[in-house]
Amino acid sequence: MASEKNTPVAVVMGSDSDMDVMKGCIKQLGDFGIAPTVRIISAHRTPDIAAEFADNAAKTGIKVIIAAAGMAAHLAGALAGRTTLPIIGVPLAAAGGLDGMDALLSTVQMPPGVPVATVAIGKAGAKNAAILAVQILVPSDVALAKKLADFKDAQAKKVIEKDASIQS
Ligand code: RP5
Repeated sequence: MASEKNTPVAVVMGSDSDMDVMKGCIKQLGDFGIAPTVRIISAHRTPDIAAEFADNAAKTGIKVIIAAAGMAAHLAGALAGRTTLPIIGVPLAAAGGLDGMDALLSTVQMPPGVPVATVAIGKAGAKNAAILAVQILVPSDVALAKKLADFKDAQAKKVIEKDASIQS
């Protein structure tokens, strides 16, 4: 088993071909001071490792799992079936796939009883997955709450400034 850091967030992706988009997620977590455990694990190509990861994640201190995959994206769901940790699913557009619609439906359409919090396809979803993970952690982390409030303020300020810049 690959070694796990003591970090509250894991970012798992189905292939190294997903890394380009998921770098945005890892970067956003880094901006909040979180260095996640990052793994390439496939629900289809390495199912035993996926099961082992899900079974042990909570024991290693992980509190939220972000799972990204393309095509018939079963990674988030497969992990969700084996852990009670919250799972955030990021559907990705993969080469040869259906522009991410395949992954979106595979990730979001979980059966009742096994939720996956599914974000948007691709880069927007990768960023939002990081922010949602932070929002899940915030109730038990005062310092992180302050960082999240600052992030939201800065985001609002940018929009307000852009609005002001187009007023005559
Ligand atoms: C999925 O299949 C991966 O998450 C990836 O998005 C897609 C294609 O994988 P590769 O063939 O590029 O490894 O499991």
